[in-house]
Amino acid sequence: MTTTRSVFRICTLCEATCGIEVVLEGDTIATIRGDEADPFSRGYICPKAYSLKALEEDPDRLRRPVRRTSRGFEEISWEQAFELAIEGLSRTREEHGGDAVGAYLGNPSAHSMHSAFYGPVLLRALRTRQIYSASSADQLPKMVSSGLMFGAGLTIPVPDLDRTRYLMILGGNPLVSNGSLMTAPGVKRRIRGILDRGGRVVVIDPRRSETAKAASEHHFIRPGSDALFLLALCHVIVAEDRIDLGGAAEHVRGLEEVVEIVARFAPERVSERCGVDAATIRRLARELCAAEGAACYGRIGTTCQEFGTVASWAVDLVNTLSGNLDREGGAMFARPAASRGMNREPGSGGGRGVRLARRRSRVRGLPEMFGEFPVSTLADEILEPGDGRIRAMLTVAGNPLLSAPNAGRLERAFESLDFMVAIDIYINETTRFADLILPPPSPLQRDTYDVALYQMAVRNVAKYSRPATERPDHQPDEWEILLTLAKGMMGMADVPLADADDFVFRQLAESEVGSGGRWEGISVDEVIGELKERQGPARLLDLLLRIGAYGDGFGREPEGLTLATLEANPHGVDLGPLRPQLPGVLRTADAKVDLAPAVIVADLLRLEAWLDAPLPSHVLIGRRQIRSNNSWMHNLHPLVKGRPRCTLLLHPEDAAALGVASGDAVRVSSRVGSVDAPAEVSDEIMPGVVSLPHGWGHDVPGLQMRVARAHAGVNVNRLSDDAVMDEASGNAGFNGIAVSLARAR
Ligand SMILES: Nc1nc2c(c(=O)[nH]1)N[C@H]1C(S)=C(S)[C@@H](COP(=O)(O)OP(=O)(O)OC[C@H]3O[C@@H](n4cnc5c(=O)[nH]c(N)nc54)[C@H](O)[C@@H]3O)O[C@H]1N2
Ligand SMILES: Nc1nc2c(c(=O)[nH]1)N[C@H]1C(S)=C(S)[C@@H](COP(=O)(O)OP(=O)(O)OC[C@H]3O[C@@H](n4cnc5c(=O)[nH]c(N)nc54)[C@H](O)[C@@H]3O)O[C@H]1N2
Ligand code: SF4
Ligand SMILES: [Mo]
Repeated sequence: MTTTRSVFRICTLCEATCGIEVVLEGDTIATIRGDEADPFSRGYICPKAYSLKALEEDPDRLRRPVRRTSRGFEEISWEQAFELAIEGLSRTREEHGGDAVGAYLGNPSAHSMHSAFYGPVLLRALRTRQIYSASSADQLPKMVSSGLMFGAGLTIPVPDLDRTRYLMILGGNPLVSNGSLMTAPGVKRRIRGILDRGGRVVVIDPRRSETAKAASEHHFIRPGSDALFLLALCHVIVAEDRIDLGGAAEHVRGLEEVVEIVARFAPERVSERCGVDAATIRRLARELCAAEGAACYGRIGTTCQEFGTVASWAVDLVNTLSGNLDREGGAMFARPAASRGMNREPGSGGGRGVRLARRRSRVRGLPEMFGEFPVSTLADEILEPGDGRIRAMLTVAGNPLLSAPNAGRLERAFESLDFMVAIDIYINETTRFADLILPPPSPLQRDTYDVALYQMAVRNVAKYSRPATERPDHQPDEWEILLTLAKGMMGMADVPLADADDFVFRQLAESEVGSGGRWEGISVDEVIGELKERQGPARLLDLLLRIGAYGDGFGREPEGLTLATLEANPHGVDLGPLRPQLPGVLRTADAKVDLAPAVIVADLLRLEAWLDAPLPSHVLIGRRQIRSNNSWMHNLHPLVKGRPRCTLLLHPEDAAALGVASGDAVRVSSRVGSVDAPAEVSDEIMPGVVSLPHGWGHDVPGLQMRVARAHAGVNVNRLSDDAVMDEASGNAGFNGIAVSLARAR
């Protein structure tokens, strides 16, 4: 008789960190359901969590390393895979220099504690400046604006969702995405809660999205014009003398400059470009100021566009001027239990700020941000001859050939590489070009703690997840893969893994311990001794927890958090609602919020020039769907069954002008490419705007994902233009791409 047991953990597929209960019969997963006892998600899950079972069982998911040969991919041993990977990358480095090896980190690496701790070790070991990630196709503008304003890239204010009485959402669709840069499981219920307490939810979006339909009101906005709209809100707040910074007042600098800047953006000046009338802008500004706690929140539609950094800054300007920054019910900072570089005395604040643009990319001269170059220029760096040209690539949990702009050109670039290694679980659009693919264990086979996303949680929580299913004997853990490659690239292949791990631990301990502050007396040797029973990511996590905001300080606060506490509380530990954090959370040099960072102010000229620029007849934007997760979950039948979802959404007026009806094929063309997609005619989208979801286009040669291939769709990033970007950050401008439409045969 097989016994049934449950493992409680989080789902790592998106940012919501929902608690799940994995019910096991013997070694097989019987079912997956929401964990009712999780204090944060309280039983909520979306359809993707259940498909973790299908992912676990997917016959196309790689379980052993594979090597590309003339006969196709063949399984090899782990020893051989490591040896060949290190040899190939080292050879490129010897022949062409360190920068000839490029690296790209994809989205799932942000959801993995293993990758959060050991990914940077591997990147350092590569000794390359050619580092790229999905960040520059996502939230980079928000990191830049937050870095400049608050002193650290992930010090991002989040709506105090459970207490706010007024939520303004721009360019986000949390009812479908389940929230982003806002960790909030069961976000639908939380948004419903705002309405139930008599509050208002306002959605500003070129599409009447699922979230817009559940809101108090929705306004269409022209793609790319959010910064203008937000600065006009600020204009009204200033012009009508409604500025009241509340508790933030003594912690800001640059207010006078802001007052001068926003004077230029009267609602009447921007209203036509935004497509929102001036009276509405004025009313919304007044409502934001009058509410007992209001929060303005922007997401993909405000970052992945030409004015992403300015818009991201303007979101927090609205929050600040309306008195809602760091206010209960406003936009607040989380206080995570485990966090790097934030373990100072609470209350003191201050730090070194961020240093951006320390170097420029080789071909286009684009500035480095947080140690990376923009993925929009990856193809240039591979294709353009010269010193420092990328000849080999390492991808970790990334599928840039579906997710990065101008995918057609990037495909030619990947085809031309001398050597490529992928750490990935599928042979997909990108990894089919790899010489070697090294698969990590499945998500359910790994332990985890969300080191990144609790930094943006709408409530302070801590939860450690044990593996739910067991790794096969031959399968190394994810951190072991990353660290084995790292030590190989450092010429230390013969050093035992445990010794290399001790070295990594000592380095982290040296950077986090003894930097003054609350735990003055703790020494590196003490923590090494205390944690000698642990290894890998769990040891690093335990250190951060114990010296963190709620930590036990290695016995100095006996009631404080340790990893052992979390192990004893598998549903998670609730650490309470958000609390005001100024100035302790600030890492700017003077411990002030910089309301007018020079880099951002300078970019306003470009924004003002656009106010009068000619407009294309049609522009393209993206959209997400509840049963997709970027590009990689379309091989799971429960998620793709039903009618095709990769459709071109267009307004009835645009459809009539073209003479097409729903289901007819439309050819969409941009400067860089064209695709044919079936029309879906609906007045939920603005006239002149069309929308295609990203992550589709699975009909390429060599792909070994049978289900996905049968539901191929088209790759929208064959249209997105690598020349269109947010210039301040280098982030891709996926939304607002100029396109032309024609009937396809
Ligand atoms: N047009 C357009 N393009 C976009 C966007 C858009 O809105 N519009 N959105 C952008 C955004 S926000 C993002 S985040 C990017 C995403 O861009 P990417 O991160 O490049 O793409 P993903 O689709 O997330 O691909 C994840 C890859 O990791 C693999 N994988 C899955 N799980 C694991 C794991 O546990 N370990 C490892 N090692 N590999 C794993 C998958 O097989 C896949 O190859 O796309 C961006 N691209
Ligand atoms: N189901 C599902 N969930 C996901 C993902 C997924 O692929 N599927 N991906 C995950 C990832 S990686 C991320 S980053 C998050 C993203 O999370 P969200 O940003 O909430 O997701 P999107 O659905 O892309 O929402 C973007 C919205 O911006 C609107 N928009 C487009 N252009 C503009 C503009 O110029 N201005 C304004 N105001 N709005 C605009 C679009 O119409 C859309 O409604 O979702 C995460 N969650
Ligand atoms: S919303 Fe869905 S995909 Fe995201 S963490 Fe929750 S269950 Fe997983
Ligand atoms: Mo993303």
